[in-house]
Amino acid sequence: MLIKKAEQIKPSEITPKEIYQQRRHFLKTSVNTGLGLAASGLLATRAADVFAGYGLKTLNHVKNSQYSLDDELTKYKDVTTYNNFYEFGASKSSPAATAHKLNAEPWSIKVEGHVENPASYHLEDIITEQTLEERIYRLRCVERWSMVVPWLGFPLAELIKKVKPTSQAKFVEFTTLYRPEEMQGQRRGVLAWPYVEGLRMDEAMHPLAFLAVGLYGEVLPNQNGAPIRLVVPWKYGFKSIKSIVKIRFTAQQPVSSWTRSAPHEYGFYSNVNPDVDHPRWSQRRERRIGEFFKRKTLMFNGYAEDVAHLYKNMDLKKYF
Ligand SMILES: Nc1nc2c(c(=O)[nH]1)N[C@H]1C(S)=C(S)[C@@H](COP(=O)(O)O)O[C@H]1N2
Ligand SMILES: [Mo]
Repeated sequence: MLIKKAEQIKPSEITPKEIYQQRRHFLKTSVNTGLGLAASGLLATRAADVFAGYGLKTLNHVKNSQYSLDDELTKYKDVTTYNNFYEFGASKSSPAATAHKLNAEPWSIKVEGHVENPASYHLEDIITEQTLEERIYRLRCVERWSMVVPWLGFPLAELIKKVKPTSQAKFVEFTTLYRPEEMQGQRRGVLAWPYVEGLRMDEAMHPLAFLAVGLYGEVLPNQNGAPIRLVVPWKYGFKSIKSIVKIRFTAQQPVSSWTRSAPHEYGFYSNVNPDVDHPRWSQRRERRIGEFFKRKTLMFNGYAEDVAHLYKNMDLKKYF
């Protein structure tokens, strides 16, 4: 029915976002009827091939997460051309221009530290159809802009449960690929490479924390962190580390690359918090990419109901 409706409209009248939203609606219907994402034609052929390489043959089980928001989506073009990925340069446009040099296949993630099942895991060992979800999340940069992205991925907690951290594991440290031949930004010392980020164990286990392998129904573009990146929707964007090659379970709080480079500006927690200014600017407002007027920034990026309990009794001005 939906598809017939679409046929009555001239293709030139439809923006990519509208097409996607129709497909999204179709996906909802098709998941309910067991038709599946690949069968619905939502995935581009290349995406179907790549996901098949991960062992996901039909993507029958992709569901729309209960955590998805109803916010209007940021345009695909903006999501994939206005990026922060310092490994590909410090400007917003350079990742889209240079990230094609990254070879993201094959890929594996080394899991080490305080964990019962340390190993190098291939993506196909990590991603399972059963837990794949589409989640529409806000991404809020410390630089006061935000986006709304339809991610495809699975809860970080799924992976953590599989590798079984021991009781000594209090934190999780993530590391990005270091490959200066393909990541030209790494030839300069803007940050201490490789890029490192971390979460407290209870943050990492929270159902909102998500490992993304796709967006807009497609394989994750390189500039967005292919083939696998973290999304922590209640924290500033830099916590959402891209192109992850290592996950280490630690007893001590990890030192992230941004904290290492400017400890007064970027703390370990980096929760979105309109009441705590960045030393050089206020964090009260943000510009949603594609919008003209600024919005008020919401506590924990609007996810306070879900995550505020993680920080009760903590002075968030001190633990910023
Ligand atoms: N490895 C790595 N991950 C990274 C970054 C980076 O420079 N390197 N930038 C971060 C920042 S500051 C932001 S705002 C988000 C941007 O994600 P996006 O380009 O997919 O919107 O990625 C984060 N993850
Ligand atoms: Mo950011």
